[in-house]
Amino acid sequence: SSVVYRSDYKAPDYRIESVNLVFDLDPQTSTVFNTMKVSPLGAQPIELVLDADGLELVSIYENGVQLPQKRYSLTDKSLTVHGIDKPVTLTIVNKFHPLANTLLSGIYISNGNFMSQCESQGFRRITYFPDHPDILTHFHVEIRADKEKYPVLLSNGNLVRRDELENGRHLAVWDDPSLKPCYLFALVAGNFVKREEKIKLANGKDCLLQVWVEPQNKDRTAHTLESIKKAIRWDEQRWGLEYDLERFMLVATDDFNFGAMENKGLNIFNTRYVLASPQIATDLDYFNIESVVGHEYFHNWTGDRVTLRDWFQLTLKEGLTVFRDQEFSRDMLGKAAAIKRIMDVRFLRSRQFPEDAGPMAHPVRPESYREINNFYTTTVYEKGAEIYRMLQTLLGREKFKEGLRLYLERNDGRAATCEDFINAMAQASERDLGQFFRWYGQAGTPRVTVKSFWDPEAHTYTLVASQSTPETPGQTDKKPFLIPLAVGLLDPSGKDIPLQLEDETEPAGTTRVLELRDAENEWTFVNIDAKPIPSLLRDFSAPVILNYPYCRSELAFLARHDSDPFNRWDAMNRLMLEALNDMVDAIETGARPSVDQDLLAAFEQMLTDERLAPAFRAISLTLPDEQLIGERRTLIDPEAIRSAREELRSVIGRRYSSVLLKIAENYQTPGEYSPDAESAGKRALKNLAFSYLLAGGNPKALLALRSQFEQANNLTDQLSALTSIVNSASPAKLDMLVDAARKWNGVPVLINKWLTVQASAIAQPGEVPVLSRVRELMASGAFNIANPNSVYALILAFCNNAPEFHRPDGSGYRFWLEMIQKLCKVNAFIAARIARVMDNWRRYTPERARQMHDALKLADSLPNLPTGVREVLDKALG
Ligand code: B3K
Ligand code: ZN
Repeated sequence: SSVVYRSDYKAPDYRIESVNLVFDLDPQTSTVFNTMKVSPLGAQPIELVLDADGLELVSIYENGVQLPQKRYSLTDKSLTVHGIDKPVTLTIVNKFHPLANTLLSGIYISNGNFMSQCESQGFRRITYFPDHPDILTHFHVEIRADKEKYPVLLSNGNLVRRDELENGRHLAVWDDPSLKPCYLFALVAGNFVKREEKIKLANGKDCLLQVWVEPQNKDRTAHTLESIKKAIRWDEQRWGLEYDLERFMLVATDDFNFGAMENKGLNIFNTRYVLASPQIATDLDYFNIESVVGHEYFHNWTGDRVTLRDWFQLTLKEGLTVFRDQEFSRDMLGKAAAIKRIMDVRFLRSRQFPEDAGPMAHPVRPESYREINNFYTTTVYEKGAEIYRMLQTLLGREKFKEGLRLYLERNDGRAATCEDFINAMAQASERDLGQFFRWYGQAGTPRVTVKSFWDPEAHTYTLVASQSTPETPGQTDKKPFLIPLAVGLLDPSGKDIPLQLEDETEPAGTTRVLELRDAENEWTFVNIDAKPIPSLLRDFSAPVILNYPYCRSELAFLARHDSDPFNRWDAMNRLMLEALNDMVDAIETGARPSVDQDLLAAFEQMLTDERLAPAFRAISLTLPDEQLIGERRTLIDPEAIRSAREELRSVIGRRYSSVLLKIAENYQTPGEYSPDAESAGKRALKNLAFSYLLAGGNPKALLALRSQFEQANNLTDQLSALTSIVNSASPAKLDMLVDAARKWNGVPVLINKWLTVQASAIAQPGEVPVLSRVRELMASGAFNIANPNSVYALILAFCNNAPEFHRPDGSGYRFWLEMIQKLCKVNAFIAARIARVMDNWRRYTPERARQMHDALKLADSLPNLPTGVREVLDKALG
């Protein structure tokens, strides 16, 4: 099927002045009466192409008169009305089938309720309409449904009217005063309860906040409502941006393809980013809920009021809004702010860097796609967010804010492009951002190599930085980026040196943002009396791979002294990665791996440094994940990587058992549960200590964790105890899993965690392969292939359990193929996501790569593959 190119964009030659939708809802077959006012923009008659997907046309009228056959043509994918030469009113009546909609795009049924999802191209599954983000119009919506089954009827904007109908039905009318594209349309009908609060916005207006959930979840939404309030306040204070409707509603559903959706005035959320209580949400869940609630709320400006000209501009709303939610979460953390940046970079490196180095590599603003749904990627989202962060670093917070406000003012109520954004920034800052704009267009992770020269006679220190970006599919010739390189210099006692460049008259600050613009640039600092240690790329000032020939004692020094908390963490992380890499080398050659002593010393130093926040210690002392260790290997052998990582964990657990036991004891959080950053940090450090102790086979820790599992008043401690024991050699795991299933039964978010613990398990010698357990679970009532959360919790989690998925017998790959086959029939979007786990097959050891390639080939030859799945497979096969 066909490829869509960015360069093919054509501006519409008509306007849709308004659309009036009347829904007659029925789970089997629903009917829509769709009345659109259409005005041609030029003098020529137009061909109005309305998109469609799986619709049944009933009738079509122009200005109240049935449209003759010759005036329109109908295909599977469109309804084209010919020769419209003046403003007309079109009325289209059509039907669609909610219960049969397992793709969860358009209007579908979740737990008996009607739910909608339109981004990117779901509206065409509801009614005939130009389903493009640049068609903005005024929506007026009437919903009719059975009153007893569907007491709550919601859509975007303001509630205008409610009324009774015959036969036990009722109706609600909603009018959205804002102009919006159809991908922001939403409709919800069902049995829901609400938590609500009226607040005053900074502009003095009242606003009604509502969180709607199914009745069994009514006591699990307090944190969500608090998060909405925080997000509203933060947007007012940090950017001066206000909310614009009388109400802001959020609805939760168990059946959702991704995290949440920013429909104007009516956000729809996956329950996993809504429901919170000490028993059903971990500290991280509480944190993520706040961040996703923030993200969707922030879209009201960056996405809804200013929307996209076409889907290629996706990062204009997604990258920017991720940047905004990252800043929000960071500000909400207060003293623990550094943790957020570390979490974000860890994610970027282990998820986006591999994407940028693989067959799906694409620019933050792609040039083409076959299925737009495949481009909601970590590149568009997280690397995109780095673009906005770099701009803030380069221009300074004030100019960046001015630029953002200018962009929003100029484009309010419009469908914008990435150029519109950069132009506003350039104007506000009076800078030429031409070179910077390459970040949108060139794929691949740039390598920045830094060399340093200290001249003891001249007391100068020179940094020479060079850049290069590897080839990516379709892009061989990369031009230099503008890279902000935040640097500091540490003197031999570990203090920051005031920085003065050679052409300056006095020092200015201890962190300087150098601008690397060419293939190579250099900077010389003066008055440097002793050889410093450079702290490079502070706060991860650009999404690049930094090469600097640090020796391990320098890394240990930075881990101990750097004033930049991100780099302190990063130094420790590099030390761990290097040590692990050596261990993997040893294991692959059949030797006994030995543990690096510098690393252990640095580890112990940080473990016992009581001045450091527990949360910071916990994140810094967590070993890099297997994915990240694999990234720097020439060929990936997942078994060797796991052995190395487990060996290091067990050495640490044994060598530091007394310190770890003390930490496990000292960082208890007695009393009522609170998810605040400080308590969460203590729990994280305590549970990390326990996990090392268990890896080291410590019997005392095992007993303590068993009772923690039984007695904890919060899910963080319960789940962490369960996970550590499941990953240990203790036979207690079986009883505990049974116990957990009993406790968590009936609560989908908990059952999904239960599935994930098992799918991600570290199998001990002599235990059955994890896949056998996964297959049992699939056949049990705990799993439902039609539910995306369930698929991610079990199947995706298993595919990410590298040594199990990549067992040399190929069983994981055969399982993958079966799942692709099954999922294609249920939900093509989820199938495409699972398909991507084979992307980097070329990176594995030869026998694995061969079998992965075979599996990909077999998948590619399946009949009737959905476009999105085919796109992923074809790219992987290259
Ligand atoms: N904009 C939605 C994502 C829609 C994905 C469509 N395939 C949620 C978000 O990023 O906020
Ligand atoms: Zn978003």
